[in-house]
Amino acid sequence: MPKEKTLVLIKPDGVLKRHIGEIMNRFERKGLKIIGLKMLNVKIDIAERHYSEHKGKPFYNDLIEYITSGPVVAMALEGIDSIAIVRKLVGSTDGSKAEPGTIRGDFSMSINLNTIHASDSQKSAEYEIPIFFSNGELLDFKMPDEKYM
Ligand code: 3AN
Repeated sequence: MPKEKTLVLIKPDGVLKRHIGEIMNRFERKGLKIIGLKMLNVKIDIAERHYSEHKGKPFYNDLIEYITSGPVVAMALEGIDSIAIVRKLVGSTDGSKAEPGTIRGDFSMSINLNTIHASDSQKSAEYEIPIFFSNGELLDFKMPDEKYM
């Protein structure tokens, strides 16, 4: 299976409740490699690009308002089958229904403030990563333990 890159955003509720470290730790201990990392306030135009597939849906305006309401941590993660693995760690969309042990299951009780975003497919990852990272901001390096992954 090939290595994949995927985008994760720790949303404002995750940052403001001081969960950045624990969330990043879950990805690292699983074996994923952080190849890009930044903290930012998401501007409206970036939010609209990121959520363009949801334009017109009843929750679209709330989504844009929320993701632009406070600081966000963006990270690009790399690993074999990383898109599906990260989605599993993240849990289902609605925090009130997400399984305990998943990030949303442990940190969120809501579908609106659901703590984290993760690309749901190769196509989404290829669309979303360049919204948050330029090519030069993604690092190409080897982890010493890659042979054990
Ligand atoms: P996921 O983030 O699990 O891939 P999507 O892509 O269906 O979920 O939805 C993107 C975001 O839109 C979700 N993270 C959630 O914040 C919000 N959202 C999705 N469905 C609803 C809904 N029915 N009501 C309110 N917000 C929603």
